[in-house]
Amino acid sequence: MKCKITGKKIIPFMSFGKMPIANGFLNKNDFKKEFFYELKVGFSEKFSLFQLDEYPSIKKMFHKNYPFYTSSSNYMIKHFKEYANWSKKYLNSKSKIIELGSNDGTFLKNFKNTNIEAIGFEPSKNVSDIAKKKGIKSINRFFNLENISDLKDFKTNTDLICGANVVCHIPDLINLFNTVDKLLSKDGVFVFEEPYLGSVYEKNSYDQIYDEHIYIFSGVAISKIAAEFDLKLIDLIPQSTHGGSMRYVVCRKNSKKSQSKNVNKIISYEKKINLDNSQFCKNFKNNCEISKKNLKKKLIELKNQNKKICGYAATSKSTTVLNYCNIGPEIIDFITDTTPEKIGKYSPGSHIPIIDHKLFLKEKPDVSVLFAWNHAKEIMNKEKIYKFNGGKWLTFFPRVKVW
Ligand code: DWN
Repeated sequence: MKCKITGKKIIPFMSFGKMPIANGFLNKNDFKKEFFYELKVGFSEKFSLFQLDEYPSIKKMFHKNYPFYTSSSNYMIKHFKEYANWSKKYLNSKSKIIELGSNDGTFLKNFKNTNIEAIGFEPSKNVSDIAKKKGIKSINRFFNLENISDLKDFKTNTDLICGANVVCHIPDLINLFNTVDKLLSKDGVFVFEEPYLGSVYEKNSYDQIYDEHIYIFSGVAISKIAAEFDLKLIDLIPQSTHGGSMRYVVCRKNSKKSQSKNVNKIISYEKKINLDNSQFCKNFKNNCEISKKNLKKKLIELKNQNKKICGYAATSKSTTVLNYCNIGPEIIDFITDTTPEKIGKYSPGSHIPIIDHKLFLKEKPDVSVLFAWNHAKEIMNKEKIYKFNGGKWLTFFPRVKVW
């Protein structure tokens, strides 16, 4: 594989095997023509960058029926409100904002009744249309050099370019950072939060690795990448979202903004656990293999006791777990989910039926595998009756547990 920034060869250190599109929920009659690729990962020593080897074409992943809505979690709605409030310290009443991957407008709606001019770039039409209905300026395009020619007022005039769970989805980081350079004001900031390599390694949450997540970033990786584009990393702020994320704050190299103490503190920690070099990869691979063995063993044990097992939430992440661990409908009877586009379809590759979450309690599963483990707090709050009725949860990070 070639490093996506240097173009130099990297030897992948691990394969998760044959993988379908993580959000490629499908009908029965499409099983035979389902697309697969090999999910392999490698590490660039130069940029300390954890990256996928090959990945499907971007248009296969983000299209007019992309089945993910940021607002499907109340916790995320709250999180984006707080993120918007926090970002105001970089804004004045005349500022302009661009959000990348603005989805259904959950973040930008927080700027609606202000004088701030805010636009979102969202390549998936269905979610972009929902944002438009909320009165948000959502441009249904990818954010890149080719797509900003009509944004004259925003050129070198945007005080905040931001995103959440988006930069790791963009394969061409060179084009991305050059686009940011064209739009960012002299003292503006580029802020993004993404699943954090430190959390993935510590929790062994390998399910963050799938086609859409082309990179899993760390502080050290972003500081090296920023420097390559005459930018500097000025803050690192850990986030609890998506099982452990990091908010990165980047500005122009010659900006007067100073660097927070967090940057050195977090990067020193990353160096201590070898996230700046490929030494951690061997451990990570071993941990994934142990996790796979333990999860499969536990599920087979439960199935042999005639337990009815369901999956809770047909997340993108579950596609990696189910396919890497070879778990199909012979073990998990069905997965419940709240997303209309997923209900009535089958999980990618593993072909487990997805049913409406409204049927969750009626179906009385004995054990529910919590695929949306990152939303555990919110889910435990709303599913108290399930537990009260004797239902059990199965979680698998950092280790397999039935409770
Ligand atoms: O980066 C990404 C993140 C932000 O969101 C994307 N690449 C795609 C997506 O990943 P995911 O699918 O793993 O996200 P979530 O938020 O962990 O899961 C969303 C799915 O879970 C939806 O299908 C809705 C479902 N869900 C549910 O059925 N009941 C979610 C919650 C909170 C629930 O209570």
